[in-house]
Amino acid sequence: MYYKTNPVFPDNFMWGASSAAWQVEGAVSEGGRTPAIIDLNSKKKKPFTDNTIAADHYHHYKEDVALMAECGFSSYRFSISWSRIIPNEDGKVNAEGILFYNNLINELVANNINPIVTLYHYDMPVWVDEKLGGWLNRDIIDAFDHYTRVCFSEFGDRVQYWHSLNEQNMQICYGEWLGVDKGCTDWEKDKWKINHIMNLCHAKAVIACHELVKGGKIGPVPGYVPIYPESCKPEDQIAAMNAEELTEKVWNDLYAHREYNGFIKKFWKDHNIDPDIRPGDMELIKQAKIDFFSLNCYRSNVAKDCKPNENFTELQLNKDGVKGGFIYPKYPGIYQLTSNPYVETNDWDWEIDPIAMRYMLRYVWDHYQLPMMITENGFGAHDSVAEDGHIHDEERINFLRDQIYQVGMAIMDGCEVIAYNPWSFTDLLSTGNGMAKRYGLVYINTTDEEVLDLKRIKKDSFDWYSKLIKSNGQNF
Ligand code: BGP
Repeated sequence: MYYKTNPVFPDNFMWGASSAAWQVEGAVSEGGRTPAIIDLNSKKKKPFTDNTIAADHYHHYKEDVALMAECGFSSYRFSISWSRIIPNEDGKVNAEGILFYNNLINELVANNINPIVTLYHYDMPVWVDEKLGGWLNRDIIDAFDHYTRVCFSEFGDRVQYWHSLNEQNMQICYGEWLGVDKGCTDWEKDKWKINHIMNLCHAKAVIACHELVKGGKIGPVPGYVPIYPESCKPEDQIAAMNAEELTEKVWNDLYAHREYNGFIKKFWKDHNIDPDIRPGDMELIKQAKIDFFSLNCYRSNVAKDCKPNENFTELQLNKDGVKGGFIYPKYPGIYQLTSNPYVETNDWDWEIDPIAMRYMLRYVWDHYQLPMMITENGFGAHDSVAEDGHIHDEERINFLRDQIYQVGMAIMDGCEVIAYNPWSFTDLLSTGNGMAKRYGLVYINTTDEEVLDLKRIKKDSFDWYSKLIKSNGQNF
């Protein structure tokens, strides 16, 4: 559909940005926080980089919130570090952890910025892994329930919007990369057990939020990579549907319909997989009615037919930011992914595809009819400070302009979208590439090799975004 005007955003639309505790906070051994599994990964697993200091938001939160207010934010999506709140197996609440998030939330509220809180963003406490057995053991369900209830009780008077787990689908699809496969002997089978345990954690969080937070709303945060068939060859369309099911739809159907869909039940049967669903589990999941979908979307994918006699090829992310390093996977008899000749890519071979944003919003709205917010979307780049002392991130401005325009087009198409929170406000650690891959509207003066003065410098994109959001999405 073409329209005669530029898109119009609703009056109460929330504009902000996004972050995650382990990627932005630093201060990993301060304020009573105990280590998280991701801290260990970040030290050992290249190209993950050390998160001991990151953007040092823990010590700069006031300055960071002041910059958000200057930019004109009405929302900020961040995550809480589980091991800051519950540092040990005894379940005792860490007052210093509560204080830090209270301070941050109060600062946001004082500046009319809605806090949007994610309860779990990849940072499982080491004690959960060592004492309880991590994601493989159902003991995590009660431990997570205890932690989320503490968060709802402590912060629910000021936080209306909550998220359960960040990118559960990506954690299962790329378990080895994110360390979720720890302790597994047969990942292809075990991952569905872990996924079921994650679903129970999600369900309990949804139920507890509605019980403890007056007017509280909660949703999941799938990582979304819209998938196009490579051609109109019917086999390619089926391959695209397979890819959609096995990377996104299985999860989204569960969240929205609160039962496993027919596709995955048949898949488990055919592959002799037992996800260990116990009596009472599905009744619990059935009670967990989500209020909205949050969506992380950076790029798109293309799928094509993959004959059963093809060789299996594992997806390999581009880990050094030199174009051409990304390896598309092949799943014989199911689907394979391939490049898209119609779109540009960034230095990490991620497709730059604004229309995928509109496509995703239309797709999710058509399937689930729930309000949606964008919780991640952004342009990772090798930014640097120019001789004039500024950061001229023209490519990021172009990326954000085109993406936001398409969010607007989806709204024009009739989708209910309530917020746009791109990744990220300040530079922070990329999951795979540390500070070498920067996303922020605000530059942080530090590198992976050497900790510098951590000065905050507004990039050109900060000024552009500020003008756009102060005009409620009119001043492109
Ligand atoms: C999402 C994660 C974020 C963030 C982002 C960008 O999947 O939720 O934590 O890291 O991806 O990815 P990367 O940092 O690898 O470029």
